[in-house]
Amino acid sequence: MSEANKTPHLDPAWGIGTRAIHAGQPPESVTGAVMTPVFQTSTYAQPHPGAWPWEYSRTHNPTRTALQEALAALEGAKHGLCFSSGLAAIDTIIRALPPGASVVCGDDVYGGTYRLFTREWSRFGLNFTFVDTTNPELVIPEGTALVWLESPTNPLLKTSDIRAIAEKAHAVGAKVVVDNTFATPVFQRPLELGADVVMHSTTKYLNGHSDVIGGCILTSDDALAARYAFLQNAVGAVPGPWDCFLVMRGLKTLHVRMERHQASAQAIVAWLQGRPDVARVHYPGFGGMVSFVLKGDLDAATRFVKATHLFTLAESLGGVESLIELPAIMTHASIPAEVRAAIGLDDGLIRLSVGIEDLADLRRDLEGAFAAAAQA
Ligand code: P1T
Repeated sequence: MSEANKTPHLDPAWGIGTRAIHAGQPPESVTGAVMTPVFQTSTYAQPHPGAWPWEYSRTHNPTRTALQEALAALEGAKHGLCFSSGLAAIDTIIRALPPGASVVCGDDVYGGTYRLFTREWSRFGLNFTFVDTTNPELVIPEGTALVWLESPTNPLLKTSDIRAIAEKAHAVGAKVVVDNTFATPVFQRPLELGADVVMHSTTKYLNGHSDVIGGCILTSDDALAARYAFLQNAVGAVPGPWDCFLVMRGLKTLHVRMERHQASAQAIVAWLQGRPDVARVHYPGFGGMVSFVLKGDLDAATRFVKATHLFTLAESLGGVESLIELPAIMTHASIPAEVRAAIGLDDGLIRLSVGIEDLADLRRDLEGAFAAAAQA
C-alpha cells in the first residue's frame, strides 16, 4: 500500500463537511488519483475462478462502494447501499418485509411513495395505514412491522418527533424508516435519534445539481443491511458508476450548499410571512424547502408559478437552481383529491425549492410573480 493510501476511509472524529469530502474516498491505490475514478466496467478479470473480490458490477462496483461509504459516514451508519432512484430504494425497504406485513406511514409523503405503497405493494397483501405522525398521541399498533416517516414532509413540511416515535415503534417490535431527503444529514441524522433505517432520494440535495436520479439506504442494523444488499443484487436496481461519481462530486459541497439554501429560505419565509397577499406559509425552521398558499384562487396560483423566471416551473428539488411547482397538479397528483383535501394539501399550495442564486434576484423574481398573480 502506497503512502497515498494512508488516508483513512473514515475518522470517527470527522465533522460532516470532512466526511462529505473524504469518507470512503481515499486517493486511488494504483495512480494516487485524488478523485475516485469512474469504474465504467460491467465485469472484472479473475486470476482464478471465483478468486477475486470484484466479480460483476451489479453486485459490486468500486465507484458505487466509495459513494455508499461516503453516504453511510454522513448519516453515521455502518452500512450504505445505493439504488437507481429514490423509489428503487423505497421499493427495496418494502420488498424486504414479510408477506402480509403492516406499515404505518405518515399521511403527507411524496406522491410517488404513496403511489408505490397503495397501488403496487398493497396488491401483494401488505397493509398501509396513513396517520398524522406529528400527533404526540400517536399510537403504533401491536403487529406493526414498519413505521415510515418523512420529516420534514413533502410538501407540507411537517416534522415528527423521531425519537419519541422510535421508542413507541420499538416497544411493539416495529422498525422505523426515515426518508431524510428534505433535511439531509446536515440538519438531521435520524439514526442518532433512534431510527433504524434512513433513505434518501440522492436525486435531490445530496447530488445537488439536478443531473442524476438516484437513491440510497443507510443503516447500522446488520441483519437489515444484509437483506437490502441481497435485494440490491437479486433485483438489480443499481446506479451506474458515472451517476455515483456525480453524486460523490456533488456531496463534496453539501454542507456549504445547505447553509446557503437555508439562509435564503429563511429570508424568503420572513418576507412571505409579512405579505398581505399570502394566506399561509409552511416552513419547518430549517432547510431550503418552503411552501405557501396565496390569498386568491387556483388561477392566481397558476399565474404565479408561470410568472417566475429564476424559479423554474419543474418537479424535483434540492439543486443549486431554484424551482417552483404546484404539488396538487404535479408531484402529488397521484394522491386522490379527497386524500389531499383531508391532509390540508390545497390545490393552490405553491412549493419552492430555494436555490443558491443571489437572494436579491430571487426576491425580485417572486415580486414579479406576486404582481402577475394579482392581475386577474
Ligand atoms: O425521484 P426519486 O429519486 O425516485 O425519489 C423519490 C422521492 C422520495 N422521497 C422524497 C421525499 C421525494 O421528494 C422523492 C422525489 N420527489 C420529487 C420528485 C418531488 O418533486 O417532490
